[in-house]
Amino acid sequence: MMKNTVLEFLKKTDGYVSGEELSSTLSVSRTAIWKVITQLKKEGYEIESVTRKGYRMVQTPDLLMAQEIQYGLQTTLLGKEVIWFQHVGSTNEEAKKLGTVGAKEGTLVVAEEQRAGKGRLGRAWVSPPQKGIWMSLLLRPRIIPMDASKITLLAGLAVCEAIHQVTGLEAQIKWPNDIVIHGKKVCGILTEMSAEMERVNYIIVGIGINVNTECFPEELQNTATSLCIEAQQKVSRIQLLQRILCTVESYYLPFMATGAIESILPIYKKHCATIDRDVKVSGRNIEVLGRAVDITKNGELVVRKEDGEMITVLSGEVSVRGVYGYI
Ligand code: BT5
Repeated sequence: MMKNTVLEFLKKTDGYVSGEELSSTLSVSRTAIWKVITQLKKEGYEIESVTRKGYRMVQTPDLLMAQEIQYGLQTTLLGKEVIWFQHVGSTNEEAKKLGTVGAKEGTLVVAEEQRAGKGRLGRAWVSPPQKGIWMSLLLRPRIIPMDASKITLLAGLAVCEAIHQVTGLEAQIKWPNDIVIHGKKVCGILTEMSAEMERVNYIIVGIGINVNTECFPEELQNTATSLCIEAQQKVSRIQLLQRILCTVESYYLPFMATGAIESILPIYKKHCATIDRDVKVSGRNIEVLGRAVDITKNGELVVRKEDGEMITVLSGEVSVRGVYGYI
């Protein structure tokens, strides 16, 4: 607590904050203040100390630590609890453990690096240190399990908007779980659930965004991009993460009690790269070609097959012609 107050003082003050002022405001000794400053320096803060003047914040570290995320954060539910890792296997796996032991709704797990980041169906998610936002949100909505996949849509729309607000870039959603810019993937979402027949215990929304990645492993070079590549400048991960928490919350709060997404569908469709495009739906043993024409209130994609028949797809692999994977 004391650490956060000292940080706040240092951040909001342009010049120096005297040790005396800090110690009297916090009613602790100057040695205690000095210890906090030493701790902050260890965490990567660059703080200048000058005799008789005091302390001055020179630079905050480019890390997604709790106190940075929560500084000025304007949410009521998401990110009130933050678990940060320098490196971890997968933030979704950590969030699941927390979900099982009763952690609070809105808890955010975030890591600088994932060493076993996961995509869907056992695929891997490349998550190099400090280059992206690798995060998972623990949610406990009072909805039926069937409505859970709608959360991927809601989160996708929120991330898309947050990217636009922070970078000015026009991102699009490739239904159901990718965000693309200029036809390349910049973000993937992995929603996982623990549920009983009629009740959701918890849902984990895992979001991976390539923020400042400059180059990708060879196998991703033609299909992946980052915000920094697209905007041609470094993007603040903290600012983007805070924005994402706000935009996800703004869609999640109305959703959490009812499980309905009708109200966001018109805007979702506007941002959706899949609608009105030729698509290829790949199921277990089938492959269907057609045109994506709509999204239902259940979040399903409506596809008009080449023979005119309409089908709905709830989840699975849908490639969009012109976007990676289906040229
Ligand atoms: C996804 O799966 O797109 C979901 C990715 C979710 C990642 C987040 S990070 C935080 C949280 N913790 C986790 O462990 N996971 C979540 P899918 O649609 O299956 O796409 C996976 C495919 O995307 C891979 O097979 C690669 O082809 C490609 N890929 C892997 N890493 C990528 C990256 N960094 N950027 C773009 N494409 C990538």
